[in-house]
Amino acid sequence: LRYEASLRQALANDELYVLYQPRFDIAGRRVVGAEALLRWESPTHGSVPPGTFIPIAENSGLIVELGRFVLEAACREAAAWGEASRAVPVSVNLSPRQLHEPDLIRDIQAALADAGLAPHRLELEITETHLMDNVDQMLPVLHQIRAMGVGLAIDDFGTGYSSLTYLKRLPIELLKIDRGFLADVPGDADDEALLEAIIHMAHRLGFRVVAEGVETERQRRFLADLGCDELQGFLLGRPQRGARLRAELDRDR
Ligand code: G
Ligand code: G
Ligand code: MN
Ligand code: NA
Repeated sequence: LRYEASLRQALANDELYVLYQPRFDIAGRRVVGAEALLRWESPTHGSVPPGTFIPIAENSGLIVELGRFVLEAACREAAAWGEASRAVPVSVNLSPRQLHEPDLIRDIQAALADAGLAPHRLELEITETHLMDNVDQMLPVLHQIRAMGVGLAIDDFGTGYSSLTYLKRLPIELLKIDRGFLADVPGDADDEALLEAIIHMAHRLGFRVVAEGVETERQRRFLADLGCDELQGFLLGRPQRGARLRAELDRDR
C-alpha cells in the first residue's frame, strides 16, 4: 500500500488538518451546521484526496487515531463558534472501524469534555451502506450515542440497495441524500421521482433531510419545492478553514 507508511507519520508531522463545509437552511440563507472533512497535505505525495487515504486508514486501522484527531479538532472548533457567534452543530464522519472500536464512547465523551462542547452540538455521520449491513450489531452503540445527547445522521443515503426496513429501527434524526441523485436534477425524471420519494419517506419516518451536492440555484429551488429541509453543496459553501466559517457565522448571528 503506497501511502500507508507516510500516513502513519502524517499525524505526528502536522500534515493533517480539518476543513468545514457549511450546511444551510432550505432558503440557502442561514448556516445551520457544518461537516468536518479531513485533509492531508503530504510533503512527498502532495495533497492526497480523502477518497484515497481514508480507505487506506480504514484498512490499516489508522482510522481510529485519525478519527480521534478529527473528533477532537471538530469539537474544539464548534466550541469556538459557540463563543464567537451562533452555536451551530458540527458533523463528523465515522468510519465503520471506529464504530466497532470499544473506546468510541469514551473518545466522544473526552472530546466533548476537553472542548467544553455541549453534546447536542455534535452530530456523527454513518454511511448507509455500513448501517444496513450491521444494524443489529450496531444498535447498542447507536443508542449509547443518542443517550449522550449526540446527534446521528445517515450519510450517502441512496447508494445502498437493500431493503429499507432497517431504517425504522435506527435512533437517527437526520438523513443526508447522496449527491449522486442531484447530478441530473432538475431534468432527469427518474432521479426527480427518486428524490421526491426519498424525502417523503424520510419525513414519514421522522427524519430531517439534507440534500448533498447542491451546485445550482435551480437544484436548490427544486429541493425546496419537494420540502427538503437543509442543503449542503458548492452553490452555498465549499469546505473551508474553521476561521473563515467563524467569520461568516459572526456576520449573520
Ligand atoms: O471532500 P471530500 O473529498 O472531503 O470527502 C471525500 C470522502 O471522504 C467523503 O466520503 C467523506 O465522508 C470522507 N471523509 C472526509 N473526512 C473524513 C473523516 O474525517 N472521517 C471519515 N471517516 N471520512 C471522511
Ligand atoms: O461522503 P460525504 O458526504 O461525507 O462527503 C462529502 C463530500 O462531498 C466531500 O468530498 C465534499 O467535498 C463533497 N462535496 C460537497 N459539496 C459538493 C458539491 O456541491 N459538489 C460535489 N461534486 N461535491 C461536493
Ligand atoms: Mn459525510
Ligand atoms: Na454523503
